[in-house]
Amino acid sequence: MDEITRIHQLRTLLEKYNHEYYVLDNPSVTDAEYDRLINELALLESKYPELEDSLSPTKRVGGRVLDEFKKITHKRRMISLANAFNESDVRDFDRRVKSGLNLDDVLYVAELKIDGLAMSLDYVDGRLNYAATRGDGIVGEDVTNNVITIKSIPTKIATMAPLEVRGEVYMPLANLAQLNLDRANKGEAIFANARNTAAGSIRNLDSSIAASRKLDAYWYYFVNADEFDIHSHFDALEFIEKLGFRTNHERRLCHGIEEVIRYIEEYTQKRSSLAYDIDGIVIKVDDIDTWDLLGYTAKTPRWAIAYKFPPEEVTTELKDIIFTVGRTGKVTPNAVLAPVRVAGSLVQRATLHNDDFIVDRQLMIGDTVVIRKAGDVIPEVVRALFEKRNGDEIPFKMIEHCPECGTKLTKVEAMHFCLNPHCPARNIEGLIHFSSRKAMDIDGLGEKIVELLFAEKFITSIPDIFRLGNHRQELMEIDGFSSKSIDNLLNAIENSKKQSLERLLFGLGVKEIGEKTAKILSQRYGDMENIKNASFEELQTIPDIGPVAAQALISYFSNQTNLAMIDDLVSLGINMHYLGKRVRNDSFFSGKKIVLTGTLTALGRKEATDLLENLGAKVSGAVSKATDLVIYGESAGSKLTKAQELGISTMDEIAFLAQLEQEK
Ligand code: 1X8
Repeated sequence: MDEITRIHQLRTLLEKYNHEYYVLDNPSVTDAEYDRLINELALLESKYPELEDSLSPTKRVGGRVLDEFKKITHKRRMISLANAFNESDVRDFDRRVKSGLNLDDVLYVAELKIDGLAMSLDYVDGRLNYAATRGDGIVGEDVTNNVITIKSIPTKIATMAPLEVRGEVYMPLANLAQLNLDRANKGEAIFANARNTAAGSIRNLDSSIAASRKLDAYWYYFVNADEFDIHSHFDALEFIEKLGFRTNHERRLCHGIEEVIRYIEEYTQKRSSLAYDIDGIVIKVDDIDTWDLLGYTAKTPRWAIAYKFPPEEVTTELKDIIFTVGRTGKVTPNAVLAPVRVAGSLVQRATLHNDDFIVDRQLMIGDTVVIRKAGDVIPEVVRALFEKRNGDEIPFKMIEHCPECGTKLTKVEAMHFCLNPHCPARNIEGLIHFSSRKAMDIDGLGEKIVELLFAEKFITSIPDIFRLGNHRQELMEIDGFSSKSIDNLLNAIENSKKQSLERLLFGLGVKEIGEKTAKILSQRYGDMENIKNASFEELQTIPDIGPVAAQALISYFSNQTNLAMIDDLVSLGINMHYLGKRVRNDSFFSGKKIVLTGTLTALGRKEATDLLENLGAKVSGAVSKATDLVIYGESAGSKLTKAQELGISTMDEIAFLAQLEQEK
């Protein structure tokens, strides 16, 4: 056999061995034999660099370091599931499904909800095209380099048709324990939990990190099963398993909701003996053909739900209650707790929301309290254990004056506000927000530095940030500031002047204007001047902007201090324009929910989607009653038929191209 043929043979053989070892758990060769073959392949590949293959088994050991991850727009949105927190939520889900489908009994698939990092694998011509993180559900990051170090993941599959599967990358608990043992021996910090460790490894630009972390993955969703004439989710899982994907065998086909509830009870017991973390049970309607019929709410599908296990609870001491003042002047009481570990991390603070929250729970300083992490993220105080009281506890009393500036607080519904616009606490929070990652993203201007520069009076307002360069000499005299760190900070500030309008607008901290609304306004109006001049009536007509947000904008832009500040920012050279793609609102397609189906010959699917989105349309994958228009190409199938049945407008590719021409 010639060496070139041998290269191809070895690649195929080694992938087969990977599959046997990592997926089937049934190797047919020894580790020594595997190593011998991989070395033989590596040697041959070095002789034939022209046969380079980024998916070769020799590339699965990591080592490449990237500058950044490429962005990937998901072909179909990566949506999250609605949650069920108890049996009654699960039964409600069943009732909705049954009434939606007009059925007495529904076949469900119950599966474990793996606590890891969601991932999409895309295959083209039988090869892994990319592995992408979920991101915001629309755009994720290309982490292929890291993901191919997980050897149970097939890089090549036995079908040429495009295929996408989704699943969860996770770290087996035994591997986390071993990793932490090794780290402790080296005097390194240990990792709190498997999920964050897995996520950190996959998000590292250096693929040797992921390779060393021994991650694994389960695949639980065949995105384009419809294109393979598969109609049952349970069958879809068996199908992808035959193609080489590792699926979780604890899944069960359940006839009716009673069997689902038994499954939940069973795995609530078994949870602690599994080799990986799970945080719930996923329940899906088995019949894929009914998924579109059931449809979607704004954020989640109606054909699946995630039952979440109740959060872990621990007890600790409530040592004190302190108050913080937010950007809007809202005064929040916070629990100072004796440090305690909950759901994998150390907790020593928890929000108490407002004084009603404390009064309702009759909390006293010195109480033993029950803590849990809501959604396993934000710690909360559940209740006090009154039986543990010894009489030394101190009753709580809400403060009446701002802890920062002494202004008398104003009560609005359940909340207390400091309404002094010059309150230093409010201003500091406003500055921290302005500079934060989702706003102007000024590296090096975090909470601590803002507090320091505020205390030293270098920065007392937003425009001051951009005048910091005038104080270079004085900054040098502050402890802990080196010439290099000042340069870095001033550079970051200078660069932030170019940020797009939506970041500036969000950063200003206008009441009611969150990240999403700021983006919508920026796309629509293009620059600050236009937003400033928009009328209440006009603002209200924008989808997603209600009267409250519209009124907040009008108030903000009629305040002379705010207007003067914006003028100041203009003269300091801050960009006031939206730099992203403008979305039109005046085209034939604007505001329409559109589904593309069949083969579009002139434009690719991706290109057509981009064009439609720029023209203000929402493009989705599934036809439902909410669909406004179906655009079809060659050999369109069930989606077109369904649109016709539902009486939805349709348009062929020729008409579509003609309409696009009109929009120019
Ligand atoms: C998330 C997860 C799903 C499943 C397992 N683990 C998860 N973390 C499953 O379907 N078996 S589905 C899902 C989602 O759709 N957000």
